Order: sequence, then C-alpha cells, then structure tokens
Amino acid sequence: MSQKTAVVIATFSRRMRLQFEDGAEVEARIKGKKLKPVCGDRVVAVSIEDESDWLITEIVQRVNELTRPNMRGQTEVLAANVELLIVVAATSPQPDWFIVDRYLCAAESMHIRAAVVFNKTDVASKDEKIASALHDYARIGYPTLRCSAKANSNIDSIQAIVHGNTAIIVGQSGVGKSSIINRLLGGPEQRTAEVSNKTGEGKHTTVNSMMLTLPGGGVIIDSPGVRDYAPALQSATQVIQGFREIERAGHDCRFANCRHLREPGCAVKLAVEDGTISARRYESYRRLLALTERLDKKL
Ligand SMILES: Nc1nc2c(ncn2[C@@H]2O[C@H](COP(=O)(O)OP(=O)(O)O)[C@@H](O)[C@H]2O)c(=O)[nH]1
Ligand SMILES: [Mg+2]
Ligand SMILES: [Zn+2]
Repeated sequence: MSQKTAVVIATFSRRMRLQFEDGAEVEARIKGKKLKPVCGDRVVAVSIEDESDWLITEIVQRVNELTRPNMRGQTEVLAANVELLIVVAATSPQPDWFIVDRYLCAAESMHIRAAVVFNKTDVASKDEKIASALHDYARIGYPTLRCSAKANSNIDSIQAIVHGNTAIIVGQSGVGKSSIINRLLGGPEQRTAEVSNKTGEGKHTTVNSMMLTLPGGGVIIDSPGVRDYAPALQSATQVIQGFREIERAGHDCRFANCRHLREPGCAVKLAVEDGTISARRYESYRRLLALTERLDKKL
C-alpha cells in the first residue's frame, strides 16, 4: 500500500479523478460518508491492492471554499483552494447583474481576485445597460473585458488573467463558459466534449466539475453539471465587505456600524447620490442585505 497527496481534478458525485504531483492521474473513491472532497481539494490517498481505484482518506485543510445553496437550501461546497474567480455574462441569456454581484461578493469573502468577462460580442445587442454595468465593475478595480468564444476574440486577455493561477469560471448557464475554456485549451470546438467524455465514460456520466490545465499556464475549473445559482452569504457583515466600493466609502460614515440604509451621516448614501457609487450596485447591495437578514432571523 502506498500513500500520496494529490489534487482532485474531477468529481462525479462520490467518485473522483486525482492528479499526483508528477502529473499522473488515477480514479478514486472516498473513505467514509463524512469526507466530502471537491474539485481543487488537496487530498491524501492510498492505493488498494488488486484495485485500480485509489482511496481518499483525508482532505488537506482548505485555503478557501466557493459555496452555494443546493436544492434543499443547504450550503454545498463547489470548489476549494481557488485563487481567481472569473464571472461570465453575455448578450444571451439576458445578463443578470445581481448574479454577477453575488459572485463578486463571494470572491471578496474568499479574499481572492475576481474578473468580469462579457462574452458573445459577435452578437449585436441594443442593451445599453451592458456598457454601464461593465463600466461599474472596471471603475471599482475588477479586470473587465469583452470577448467572443465563437470568433476567438480577446481570449488571450483571459489567458493573461488566469496565468499561473487556479481559477474557477462561473456565471449563468449558456453564457459560454465551456466555450471559453475550449478556446483557452487552444483546440477546436469539440475539445471540452472530449475531456468530459474521457472523464465521464462508462459508469459515471455526470461530471460535477473538472479542473483543466491550460497550455498557456494556469488551471481553470468548469462546473458543467451545476445549475444556475448564486453563492450563499452567511452574514450582513459579509455582504457589506462583499461590495468593495461600499466598504471603502463606509469608513466615512458617522456610525461605525452603519448599514448604509437610512442612517444619518451615511457616506455611502451620499456617494450613491452624487454618482461616485453606482446606483445599480447599491441596489444589489440592499437586495442581498435584505436576503441575508431574512436568513439571519431564521437562524
Ligand atoms: N454567438 C456566440 N455564441 C456563443 C459564444 N460562446 C458560446 N456560445 C454558444 O452559447 C451556447 C452555450 O455555450 P456553453 O459554452 O455551453 O455555455 P456554458 O453553459 O456557460 O458552459 C452554445 O450554443 C455556444 O455555442 C460566443 O462567443 N458567441
Ligand atoms: Mg458549460
Ligand atoms: Zn453608511
């Protein structure tokens, strides 16, 4: 029996694909019901005599987790040890900027970098809100770019952002996440399909998520089996810290515990009124704060 550490690079419910430091890949199952490894986890695994499968016995302590509520309203971990969050929106499906804001909020509470990518620029759009939303993100310091996976345009800018990092790509389904990854992999369109066929062959066909190594440097996690969702936030404090421009402006509020709603001497409200803070972002903040506080009351 030998024991090694590895990274989880694909999950299919309770079965996993692992990659060792030397690049070799094996399949593994998990010891016990309590252990719940996810993509990006570093794990300890042991080989089993007369079996090709390895056994995951331990998860190395996570640096961070990206979580989401599942169908039963419980918190589920989507990926671990992520260094960069790439949020994708597109001309279609119609952008839901509240979802983008919630992802950015999650990135702030994970203390990781985030970028906003607007895909399908090959499709003409009359939506004036798009330019304004992208401008909102750019001016508060998120790298923001437009691209077209279809036309293979500006994909190199995404590669430059991912370079040397473990990134996860998120956003509404259909925005083109897998297509962007295809381009980053440098191959023809069917590249992602090949990968998911290879890892999903035989007895396990639903890939929850997978981590792909990019020829241009870095790795990226795709979650093809995950439906539309926005991350769960635990507390009002997390929401306030999740909107970096609101957090920053809040230092000048009269009250240290100002929630930037109706308090006198609120610097955030002033900044919204004079346009320094985007009214749309502020609305997202209020919506998310209300959602979280409803949750707080239930606890
Ligand atoms: N016009 C256009 N269509 C795209 C582009 N990128 C992806 N699509 C299409 O959008 C649909 C969803 O793409 P997919 O990559 O599966 O999205 P995902 O659900 O976010 O992974 C597919 O029909 C793609 O061909 C793009 O840049 N332009
Ligand atoms: Mg996909
Ligand atoms: Zn305030």
